[in-house]
Amino acid sequence: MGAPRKGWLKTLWSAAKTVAFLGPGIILLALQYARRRDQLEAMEGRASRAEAWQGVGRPRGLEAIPGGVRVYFQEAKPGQGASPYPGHGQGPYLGHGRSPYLEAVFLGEDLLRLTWFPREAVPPYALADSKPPLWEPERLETPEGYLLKTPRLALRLEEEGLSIWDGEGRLLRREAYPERSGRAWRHRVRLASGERVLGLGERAFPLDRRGGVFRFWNRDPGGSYGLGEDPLYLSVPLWLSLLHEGGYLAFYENPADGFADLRGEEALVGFWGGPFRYYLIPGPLEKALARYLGLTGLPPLPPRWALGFHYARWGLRRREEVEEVVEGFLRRGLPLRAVHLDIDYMRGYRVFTVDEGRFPDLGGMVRAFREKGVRTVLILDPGIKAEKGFPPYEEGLREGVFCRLPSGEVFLGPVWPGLAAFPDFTDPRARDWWRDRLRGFLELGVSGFWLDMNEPALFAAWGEPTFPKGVRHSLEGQGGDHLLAHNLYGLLMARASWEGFRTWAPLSRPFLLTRAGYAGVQRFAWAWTADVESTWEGLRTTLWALLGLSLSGVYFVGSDIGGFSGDPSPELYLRWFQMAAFTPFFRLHSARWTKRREPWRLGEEVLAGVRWAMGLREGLLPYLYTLAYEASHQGLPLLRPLFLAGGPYRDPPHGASLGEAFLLGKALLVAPVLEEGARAKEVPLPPGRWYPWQGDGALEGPGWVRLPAPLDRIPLLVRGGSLLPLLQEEGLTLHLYPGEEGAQGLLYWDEGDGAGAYRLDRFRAQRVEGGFRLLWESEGDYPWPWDGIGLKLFGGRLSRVWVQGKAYPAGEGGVRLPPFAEAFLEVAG
Ligand code: NBV
Repeated sequence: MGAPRKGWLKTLWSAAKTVAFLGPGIILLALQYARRRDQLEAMEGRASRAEAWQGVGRPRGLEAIPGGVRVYFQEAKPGQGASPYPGHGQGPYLGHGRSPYLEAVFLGEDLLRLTWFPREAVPPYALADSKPPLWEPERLETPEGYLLKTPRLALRLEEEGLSIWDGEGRLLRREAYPERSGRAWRHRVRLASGERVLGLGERAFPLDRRGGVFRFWNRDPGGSYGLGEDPLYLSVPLWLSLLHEGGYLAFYENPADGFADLRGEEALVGFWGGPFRYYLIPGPLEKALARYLGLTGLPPLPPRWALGFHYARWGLRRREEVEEVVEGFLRRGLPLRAVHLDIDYMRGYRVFTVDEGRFPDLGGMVRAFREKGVRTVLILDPGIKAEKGFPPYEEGLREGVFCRLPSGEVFLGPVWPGLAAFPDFTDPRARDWWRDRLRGFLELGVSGFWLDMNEPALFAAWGEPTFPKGVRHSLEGQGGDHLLAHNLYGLLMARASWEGFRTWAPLSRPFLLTRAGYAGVQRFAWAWTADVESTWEGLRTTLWALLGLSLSGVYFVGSDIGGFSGDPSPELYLRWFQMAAFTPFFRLHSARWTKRREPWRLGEEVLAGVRWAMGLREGLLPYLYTLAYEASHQGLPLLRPLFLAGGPYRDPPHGASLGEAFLLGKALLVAPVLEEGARAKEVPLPPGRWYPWQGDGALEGPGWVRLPAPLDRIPLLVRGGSLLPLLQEEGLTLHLYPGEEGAQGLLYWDEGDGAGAYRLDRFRAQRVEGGFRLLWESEGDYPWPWDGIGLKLFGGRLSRVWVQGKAYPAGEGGVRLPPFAEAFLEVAG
């Protein structure tokens, strides 16, 4: 890795903590398990991957197929080993020793799918629509090679490899023909000078992944991680390439264990099994991401409460402790919207149980919280305690839903409750079984589930803290091993839980939070970056991880405020809080061994800063909810690095890190303070006009600006040209930040849950002589829920507003107006 790893001292410390918190019984199991796993893997001969890599050679023949071409290599003959479903390639594994061939098929003018054969197929879990329609490309013979072309994308088959071009004829990517070794495939992709590679899922690494080696293998780093730890919980083999001009997205639809080595001028990407299939989409990157979401699924519109503040704490052992915290927030006027119960509510960590002694009448508590506007979310771990007489275990055994070893024996591994069996979520029967287990909690009124330990994670004294690679999975009945199914485990646990919501609480929108996942997980769950250390470096790493997830199609993301595993200083805590207020998932959480950190426990200064952040977050709710709507309908990210600001803004000025500031939607630029002691921050500005949140006047980008960052707030800017819908005490208020042309704004609103009526309000301000003309158009049947509308102008003084011939004088705080279709804003001076 390009970044430093944490030292052995830290490792020792975390091992000591683990012993202290797990107890000697589990430690013994962890030791036994690590031995057993090693033995099992040795028996299967998994230790050696020594087979030589063999290239596919040069193309020897072509055959036109619907939407594209089949290309034969070496001795392969046309017709040999062909997929039974041409063009869709759902064929079974064709075995080793067959001659390789490639199928290149266009699934749209901007979507090219490449599949290498022979292949080990896996059901298309990542995809929302597994049969996208084909697109017929133009086919041309050129001196450089055979060319397949649409108006937006072209593929050229050359002697040594492939090249991909965009609609403007710019080279996007050049890759060598791949190599194979047993079940594995890999290939080399040339990297242009100055090319940035982004994405790859959740990584504790700067946004530009060049210089690093990354593994696609969901992994629990074990209670604490910092910069450079790889891999983490949620990997997505999605690569975004940002070139001097243009860029592209590549998505490897392969859930198997894999890697991307980006240390040199040439990247090496490979997988140790599974299908070698990938999709290419031309830039611009925001469009490419939206296209990728068209393929792997849009995130559903969340319930509105989920965009508020959440509280969690591992180690709240009794109902009264939880109630006390909830009261603590509400009494202080701190808007708490959800409380999460960690594993403490369970009886001996048995999933689907409640310890009635410590949490009597959970349903009563959930209802009482709900009446106060606080939702309850419960943690669920996938491991089912292997205990005679424990109903979920007995039922699971009877129904045959658990993962098995190749011998046929149910696989058991140590987790919180001791030895546990694990549902095989790749088996539809196991998903149904899990779905039905959620019924009781949903009927109690629980509003969401927090899915932990689903990498899947186990306690292993050394080596990989997960299942042996030979564990068997159903993969919808086709069969396969853990090497293929591992990365799917979290995705499919989320899917099964989603089905639970649809079945047992069909009138409410599901809320699921997952630690692990894979491409497509955004269809079911939000994700959080889990057990990061409580350090300044941890805060910066968190921002990178969040932006990386967002650039990998997982848009609803957040972190444990203050870091999970340690005690943040009051300053770090506050800075983390301030950043988190602008991330989609806004939750305070901490490990059981850390000091309690409810905002009122860290002094008055911290409390005041937290109030600012929480207040602003509540005010931004209409804006955030509209962003959630745009994500769920158009596939637009909420968190965006500055290069997605639009316009020719590729690099931050003076080589600043891409992860120094970010956009929340199009309109807000957030510059979190990531350094101890800093009371000002150099903020990179993309082109255009930017209005500092506090203070008058506007700034012009591109460039740098130094903005004050006193302890109680962080720099925040609004893009000129925005009409921000904000909630204030009096109701909804539009904040108008004029750009060259005027400004635009959108507001989505509905009941906040369920699938009832909605409304979409579009606001457009045009500059006219003496002020602005403001147009308001609405769509949908949901009635306007506020009393009129407020209006506030920035960068100028509003004197009055005319609506239907009547003048409304504006004061310092703006003006309130009746609903209108057209208004005239008179600006003084
Ligand atoms: O359930 C306990 C914790 C949880 O608080 C945390 O958020 C997860 O990331 N969980 C991990 C299991 C144990 C961690 C050492």
